[in-house]
Amino acid sequence: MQLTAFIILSLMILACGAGAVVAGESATNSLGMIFVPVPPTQAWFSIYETRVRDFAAFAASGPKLDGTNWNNARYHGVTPVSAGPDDPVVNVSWNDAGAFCVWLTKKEQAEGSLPAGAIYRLPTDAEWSWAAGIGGQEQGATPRAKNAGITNAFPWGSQFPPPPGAGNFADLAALHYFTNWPHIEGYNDGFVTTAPVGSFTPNGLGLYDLAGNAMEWCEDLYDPAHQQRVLRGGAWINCGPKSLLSAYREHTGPERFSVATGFRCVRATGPGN
Ligand SMILES: [Ca+2]
Repeated sequence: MQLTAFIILSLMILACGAGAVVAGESATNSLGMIFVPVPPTQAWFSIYETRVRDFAAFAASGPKLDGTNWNNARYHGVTPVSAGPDDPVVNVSWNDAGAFCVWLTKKEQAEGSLPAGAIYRLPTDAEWSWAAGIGGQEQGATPRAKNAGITNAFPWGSQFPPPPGAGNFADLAALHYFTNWPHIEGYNDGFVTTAPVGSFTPNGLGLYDLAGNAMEWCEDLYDPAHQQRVLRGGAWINCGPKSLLSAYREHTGPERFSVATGFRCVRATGPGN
């Protein structure tokens, strides 16, 4: 009986293991960043926001950065933000994020580890919408025109407040630390500022932290009339509901940065659309 039970258990493990392999394609790069496809776009998205450890490898090459204190971020000069290597890097500008992508492309081309024709870059605003589950559903020609146009879709689903484990937002943990902190009533993610990437439930594509943790720079201009770039997904400072909508966009100059601005890379063979 014991042997039979062992064989059945082994078969169950094998079946589960095989299923996990078949469930989705992924690719891991030279920094240990993991990418998955986001159909119908041609871009593969990093499942995580770019980590402090990833950005540190770039910073070691001596780039001139807009962002200061990316490795010693503090809210109002006091409270640590992204203090650990697996937290999302913050205090990075759009320029800095793009420079990281160019550096990583050149690094892996030189090493021969990047598939032919592939580059790293920021996601486009349209690609980010596909990643968040609202691709092709928005009205308007520009990110500005699309901003907050879909009012019942969040990266975790349609309910608000979010279900437990949906992400890292302005929550009860932040309220208890800061006092009088705008927060999501009844929601506790346990993190006052940023959380290590991948701490919460991924979406159906396997992407983590699309909502909350750090805002994510996108490639696009918010509006052709203004030289500002798009940020998506909200951050640890946001309590929604509007600021956490999948369709919500922040926008600011490409040289600006804060303790809430981070980014997510994609790997693709072209500029995107
Ligand atoms: Ca939080």
